Amino acid sequence: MGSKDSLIVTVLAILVFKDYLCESGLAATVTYDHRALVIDGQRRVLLSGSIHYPRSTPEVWPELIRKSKEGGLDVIETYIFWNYHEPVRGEYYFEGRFDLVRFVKVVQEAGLYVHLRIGPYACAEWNYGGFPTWLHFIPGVQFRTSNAIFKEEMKRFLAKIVTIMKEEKLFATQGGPIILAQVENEYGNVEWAYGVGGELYVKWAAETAVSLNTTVPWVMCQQEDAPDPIINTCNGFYCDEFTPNSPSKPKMWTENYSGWFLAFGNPIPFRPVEDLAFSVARFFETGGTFQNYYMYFGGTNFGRTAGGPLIASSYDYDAPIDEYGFIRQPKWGHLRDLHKAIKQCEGYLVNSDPTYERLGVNLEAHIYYKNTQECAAFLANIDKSLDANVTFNGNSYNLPAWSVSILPDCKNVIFNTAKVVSQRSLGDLSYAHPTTMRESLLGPSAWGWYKEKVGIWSDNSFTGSSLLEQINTTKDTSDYLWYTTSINVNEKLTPGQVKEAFLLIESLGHAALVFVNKRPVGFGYGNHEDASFTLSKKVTLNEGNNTLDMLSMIIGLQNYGPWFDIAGAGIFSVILSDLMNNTEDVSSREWTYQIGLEGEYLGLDTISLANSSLWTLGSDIPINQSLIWYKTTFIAPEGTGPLALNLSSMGKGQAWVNGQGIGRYWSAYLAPSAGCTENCDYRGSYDASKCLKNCGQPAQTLYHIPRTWVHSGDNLLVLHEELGGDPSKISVSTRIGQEVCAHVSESDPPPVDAWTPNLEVMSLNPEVRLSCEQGWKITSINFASFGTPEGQCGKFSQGICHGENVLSVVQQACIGQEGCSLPVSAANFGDPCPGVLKSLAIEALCSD
Ligand SMILES: *[C@@H]1O[C@H](CO)[C@@H](O)[C@H](O)[C@H]1NC(C)=O
Ligand SMILES: *[C@@H]1O[C@H](CO)[C@@H](O)[C@H](O)[C@H]1NC(C)=O
Ligand SMILES: *[C@@H]1O[C@H](CO)[C@@H](O)[C@H](O)[C@H]1NC(C)=O
Ligand SMILES: *[C@@H]1O[C@H](CO)[C@@H](O)[C@H](O)[C@H]1NC(C)=O
Ligand SMILES: *[C@@H]1O[C@H](CO)[C@@H](O)[C@H](O)[C@H]1NC(C)=O
Ligand SMILES: *[C@@H]1O[C@H](CO)[C@@H](O)[C@H](O)[C@H]1NC(C)=O
Ligand SMILES: *[C@@H]1O[C@H](CO)[C@@H](O)[C@H](O)[C@H]1NC(C)=O
Ligand SMILES: *[C@@H]1O[C@H](CO)[C@@H](O)[C@H](O)[C@H]1NC(C)=O
Ligand SMILES: CC(=O)N[C@H]1CO[C@H](CO)[C@@H](O)[C@@H]1O
Repeated sequence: MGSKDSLIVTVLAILVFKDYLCESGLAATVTYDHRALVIDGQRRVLLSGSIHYPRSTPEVWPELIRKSKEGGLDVIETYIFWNYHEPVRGEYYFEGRFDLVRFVKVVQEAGLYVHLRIGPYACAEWNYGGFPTWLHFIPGVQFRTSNAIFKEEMKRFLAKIVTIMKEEKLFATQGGPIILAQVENEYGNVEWAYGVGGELYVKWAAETAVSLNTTVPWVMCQQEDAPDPIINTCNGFYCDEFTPNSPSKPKMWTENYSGWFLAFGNPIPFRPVEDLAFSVARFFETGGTFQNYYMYFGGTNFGRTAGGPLIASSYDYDAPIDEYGFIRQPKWGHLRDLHKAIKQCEGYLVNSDPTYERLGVNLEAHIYYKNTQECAAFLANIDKSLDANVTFNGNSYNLPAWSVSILPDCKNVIFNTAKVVSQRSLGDLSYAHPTTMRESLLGPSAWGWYKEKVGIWSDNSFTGSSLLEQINTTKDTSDYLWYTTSINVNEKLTPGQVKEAFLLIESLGHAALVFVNKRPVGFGYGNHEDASFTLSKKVTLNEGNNTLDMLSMIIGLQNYGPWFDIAGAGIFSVILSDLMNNTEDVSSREWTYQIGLEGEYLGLDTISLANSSLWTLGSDIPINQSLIWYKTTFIAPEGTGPLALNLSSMGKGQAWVNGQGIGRYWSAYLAPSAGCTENCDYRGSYDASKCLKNCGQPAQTLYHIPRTWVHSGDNLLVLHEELGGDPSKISVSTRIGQEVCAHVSESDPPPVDAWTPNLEVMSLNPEVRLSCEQGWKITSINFASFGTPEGQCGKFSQGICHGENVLSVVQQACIGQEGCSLPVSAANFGDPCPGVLKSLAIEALCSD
């Protein structure tokens, strides 16, 4: 065994030992001091990532956690979703995707820690922020303030969760993985709106949390007035300027947005990894010791779990692991390198506060000393556009604009946030490339359909003499509420003559379909920022009795803002005017109401009705018609990976596979055509509207079907289409491979983990490292050039200088492997142009 091998063995032994400590259930004490969380007497630098258990299926939890661990995380953070754990007061549910104990144990088995954000307010773009709707209907309740009823219910749920965790021995002091717990959530953002009640509530929440004796520290995020001993933590795109409210508390960052959420009608937000890495490096540079990505894996808002208004079903979040569970590159890889670089400095970071040194305008160094001799340093250029050369410790360093370099020995740069050497993936969400995707079309012959009734469909309707608020009326048992009345035209009209009139409908949101005499006359809708809307339509009325039916729709209950829980929805005003401007307010006449759709009541989405005679069968399926239920069967494309349902030919509605709700869809709502920047400059402050793509397109056309929800043979697909679509064009696909690429220069830093203290970085070669998702292998090399290759990933071309035989060297090293690494060095390929700075560019195909 050579010395290199024995080094690897030592490293492995340490890793195994570390895992063993956590898995074996040895109790650990968790406290904190001014610098850091202290686990078993040791201050720790911790990297954390959010994964919300119900946004994926339990079968894939181990793989998501494995990818998180390989990405350099120590901690998994999750909210808890009260409304699904206690759907009816006193009746609890912890099964399937909501099996919280199983999730925490999966994390534990991987040897990672857990930060449990019990809340119970979650926000999280989750329906009603995680509050059960029944809570809203307890007379006298007021949410998130000093209200006796609310406090009693909140305390009961906090205690319930803590008790379950204790019984399962999941707190660190019991040998479990939970090292932190959170009470409330970003209350500091809204506290002003609750007056004195808010201040009292914060004190009460803190005392209540502490009284539950979890034996691990509690945090309150975005809560400047968090009472001792609760740690107040920072959420945001940057947290380097944050300081906790007491010198005895560590600087912690609980939500660093890896991207942003998606809403129907909006373009897709993304956050360049260079900026995300910059924000993280700046945080550790300026004294932080705990940082969490929100989200590390976002996943999917299945069924009706999405918050609102208008939150999409995809909760991809541009996270390092994409909605389908695939690694997103270069985000995942660049952050993994960053995490390794930060960990190389851990011993210094936990030892002291940083010492600041000004290096120039917008140029600064922060140095952490272990003793007067040994230090680690972060060099930052916070200028938005100017690159710079700086002198630090007698050496000269190049610092690109908006970047941080990490020097674990105050001398060698092992990582710079702006220099991405990680591999990239091409078309990570497209599912569209023939070599990497396998598709099944759903033939038109197998379809069945059911035409939903317009208006009142049963005798369990009821009447009222005004327009009712929708959430109070439906109690969120359905997205839908019918408002029905009749309009009588008294005038004598000649045969064939109609009366023209204007209908002016105002709604608090979120969308509504309007029918006159059972024919569709209009569709109105709001957007995520403002769900309210006005719909003005010219309509024609007949002599005598006319029916007006309005189907009002909710697209996720509000989850954020002061008093968000009492935000209303539904139609609040209907005015009819004739061409002479004689107006009649029909709002306060008698209305008949029907909650939900007939198809929902019948259970058309369930497997048990798959063969029911309710369905009309045949090949002449209705196309482009509103309020149609469709069903068909499909054979899942072969493979083991997740599936994507392409609903780009549909309008708006909901979809189910084998009875499981895969979410709301809305392909007909296009994002504004302007405002996107596909090649967004990462330099300068990021915000949620800075980097957008997909303008003029639907927010989402592909919908995630977990592999465990399908089986061999026929699978049932049911859709409820509200507006009109063409189901014959729907397809189901799965990914069977991926194109990956990398472009690394001789002047780029070597792989972070190749460096060890006392080694000169100069003595190491940078490397192109490629790897495939587990189960896939490199099957072809589409491009390889050493010299001066040009262009970007996916569009490489050879430059003037290029070596011979590079392709065959790369093929030799990579084909048939799950991954390969190639030093960017003339020693490896021969030198095609001495004296010229060279680089290595490779594009490869991974497949199953
Ligand atoms: C808190 O829990 C620990 C461990 O379960 C126990 O030893 C201790 O007595 C408890 N303290 C209180 C105040 O209940
Ligand atoms: C930094 O130094 C290098 C090498 O000396 C030089 O090529 C480059 O132009 C300098 N960059 C800046 C921003 O001054
Ligand atoms: C979805 O299907 C449409 C046809 O209805 C097709 O044009 C489009 O390329 C597909 N999208 C993806 C991402 O596969
Ligand atoms: C109009 O039709 C509705 C439903 O058919 C009925 O209940 C109502 O009495 C009718 N009104 C008039 C004025 O005929
Ligand atoms: C819902 O009903 C409650 C209790 O009747 C009432 O206080 C509240 O204002 C209603 N909410 C809306 C949005 O109308
Ligand atoms: C009705 O009102 C509209 C808008 O106020 C006005 O433009 C129109 O001329 C009016 N029509 C009549 C017949 O008065
Ligand atoms: C519906 O019919 C198909 C084909 O006959 C059968 O395979 C399937 O089990 C039936 N489903 C139900 C729920 O009865
Ligand atoms: C669908 O119907 C609407 C009106 O009902 C019409 O504007 C639209 O062009 C139709 N689309 C297709 C694809 O037929
Ligand atoms: C409490 C709260 O609002 N947290 C939110 C912060 O903003 C992100 C935006 O995506 C939400 O996901 C968090 O839930």
